[in-house]
Amino acid sequence: MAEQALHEYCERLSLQPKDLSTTMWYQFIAQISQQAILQNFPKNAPLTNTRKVNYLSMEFLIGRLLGNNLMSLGVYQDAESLLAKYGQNLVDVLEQERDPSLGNGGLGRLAACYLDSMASLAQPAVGYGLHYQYGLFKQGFGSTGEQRETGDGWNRDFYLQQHHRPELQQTVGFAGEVLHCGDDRYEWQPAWTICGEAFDLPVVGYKGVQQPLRLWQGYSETAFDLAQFNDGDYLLAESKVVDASKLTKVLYPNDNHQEGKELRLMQQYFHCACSIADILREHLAKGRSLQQLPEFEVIQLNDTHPAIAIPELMRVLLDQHQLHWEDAWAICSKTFAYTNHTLLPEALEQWDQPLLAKMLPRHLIIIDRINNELYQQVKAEFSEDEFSQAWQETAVLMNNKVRMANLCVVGSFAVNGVAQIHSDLVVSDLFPAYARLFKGRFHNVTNGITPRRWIRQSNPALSQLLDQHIQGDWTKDLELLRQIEPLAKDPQFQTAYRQIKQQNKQVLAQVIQETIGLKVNENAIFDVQIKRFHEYKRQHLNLLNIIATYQELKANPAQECVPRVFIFAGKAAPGYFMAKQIIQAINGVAKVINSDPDMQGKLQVAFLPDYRVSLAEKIIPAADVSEQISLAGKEASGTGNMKLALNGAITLGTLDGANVEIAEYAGEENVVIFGHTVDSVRQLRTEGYVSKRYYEQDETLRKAIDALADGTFSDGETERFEALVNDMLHHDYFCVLADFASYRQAQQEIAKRYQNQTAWVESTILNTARLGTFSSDRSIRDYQTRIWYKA
Ligand code: HBZ
Repeated sequence: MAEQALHEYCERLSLQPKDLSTTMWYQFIAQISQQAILQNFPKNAPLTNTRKVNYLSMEFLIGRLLGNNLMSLGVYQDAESLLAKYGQNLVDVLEQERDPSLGNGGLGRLAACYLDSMASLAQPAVGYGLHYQYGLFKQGFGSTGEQRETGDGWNRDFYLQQHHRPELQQTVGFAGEVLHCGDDRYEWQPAWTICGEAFDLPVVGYKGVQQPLRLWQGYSETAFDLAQFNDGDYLLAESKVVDASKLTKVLYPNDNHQEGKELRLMQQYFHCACSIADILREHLAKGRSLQQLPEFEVIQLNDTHPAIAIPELMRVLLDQHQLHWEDAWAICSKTFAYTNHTLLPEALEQWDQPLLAKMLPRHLIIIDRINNELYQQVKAEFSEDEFSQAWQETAVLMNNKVRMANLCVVGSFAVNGVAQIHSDLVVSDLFPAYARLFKGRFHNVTNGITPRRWIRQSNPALSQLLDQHIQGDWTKDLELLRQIEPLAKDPQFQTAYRQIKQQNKQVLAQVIQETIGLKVNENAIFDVQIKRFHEYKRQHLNLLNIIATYQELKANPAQECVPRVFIFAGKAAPGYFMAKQIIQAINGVAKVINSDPDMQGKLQVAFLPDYRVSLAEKIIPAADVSEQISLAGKEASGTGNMKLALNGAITLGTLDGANVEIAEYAGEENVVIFGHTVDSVRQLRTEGYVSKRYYEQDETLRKAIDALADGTFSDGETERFEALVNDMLHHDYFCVLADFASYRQAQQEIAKRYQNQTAWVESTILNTARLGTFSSDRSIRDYQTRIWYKA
């Protein structure tokens, strides 16, 4: 059949198969794969009375789709053989696809893994997101190593994979007036509307079902009318009408930081209004009542970004369906569940009340009522002495701000954190009063990653080895990896496992050479830190150790050393000055070290630009060491840590996020843990943390920082890294200096362990064997038992 399609494709182009370019081959394979998918899309989950999951997320970092879809459809090998017949390589053809970068980092990638798992487990689900015209910016580096951003118009090349659904169009109102019509009745008259068009990307589950990722795009229904525009009354004077097509133009590039921009609030509301309307449309079309909504639908909020969906559902139930408050609230509060992904205060969303009053006046009235009802509950639960503190913590409206996390906790039947330590901190540090008020509402669901993309697709050689030694399909049941545990000491298995890592390192070495022109030592330890740049993730701690190592090797040229290649990748938010300083500093250090003949084969630093899913797929299988060095208590979970460990890298990490559980499962002897703990950080702060003291007392540290300050790594310019140096010496909120000595020792421990290759390989095999629990299939099952279908 594929041959016939190829024949037709070539005829249309008036070309012979041998004359097709790689891009044409890509187009051809994408077309036939899309036809195969659409033939029976949606291929729904078996009809049961289970709740459907509506996964609301502002980000879905899906990565390339074609290879994944071919694998899930079970036709990957067929496509490979077809191409081989014409002298083409499927891997090269798949490289033609552009990554849809519709997310910033972990949160967006988690959403993509969960869609894959839900489709693979036949959990009925729809992902709801936004169809950004430009995904996350592309990253390049300027002449002094500074980050440069350019636009990513992913969509122009991607039309093949998406399915326009004009019949699902919605209309969304903004601003305007609210009329009070007596009793509890209100009527909102928006000042203007924007249309939402739906684009479905089919999510193809592994030997499972196919269901949509539905992305909304803004457009204007009527052509822009200048006469109307000039007729001032019709429009809100100062807010102007936002050009509808601009609404979904760009993804905000911040992670773990809120900017509070009006356009972002409009995006959030647009996303929620379209999605809620779509969920209700489908529910009612099945002949079900509004009261039955929680029985058949759950709306999972991926962080607070879609929090406005709660008052939006209330508005629709109250104003459009004329329900009473109590009845509407009974439906609403049994439908929503909320996942928290951060404790960082700067990331907890708060919207200015005046902005909400202007843009979403009816929603503010509803939020105010929710707040008043909550006030009564808090009054009833807490004693007079306790009340003030409890209200300070729980109020949804406080100091002219709307606190979105609080809105989510009040409006949801379940709240979860994303790793055990994080979920515990949500209860103990963020929401203790809520935990007392809403007993049984707080849960943990540790994150997971899909083994289809992160082992099967990205590491084919390891997959083949696993296939040979494991009974049953580990791709669908990752706990089966346990079967290789007894082989960890087997010399033959060790050799095979080690050879695969070596081959993957060669592939990455080639990528490094092609992208930045650096020829790395393939026999060195590949030490990898790949993630967004943020001070709490502490890439500068890694950097200080690199500088110290460099200085040591320079001072003792004859010293024996275990060769290392330090590999970095990651973007900084364009407005995040300090993160950009760290990027520039790494590039500065890399330039000096890589061009120093004394370091040849000993020490190298490779910073690969434009980190994205497809680049991660090449780095992860080749990593020996996984840097997970955030300050304890700050990284909610991490998911890169899981991908790297499963692919046979040793975790070098703090007791933070999911590192804690990785250490438990892998066994403490198969990871390297260092640094302050949550409790000892607390103590450090109580005592009054002064970073300068560490600088003064530790000569190695002092020399490393001084070298950053004196122009050694900045072409003699002493100002270039001044801000970074000053911050470390006088502020250092994330305690980099306090953890330096312990980190350096941990790095030495890594070097020591690596020298005993037999023991090292055994450890890495045990990481693969024991970490099956970090499959996102397990996470989804946890959501099912603890949250969605909890009795
Ligand atoms: O979510 C990440 C956490 O930092 C990480 O620890 C966790 O593993 C992951 C999945 O649970 N959080 C993010 O990636 N957050 C964002 O990307 C973000 C984006 C926009 C915002 C705020 C946060 O306004």
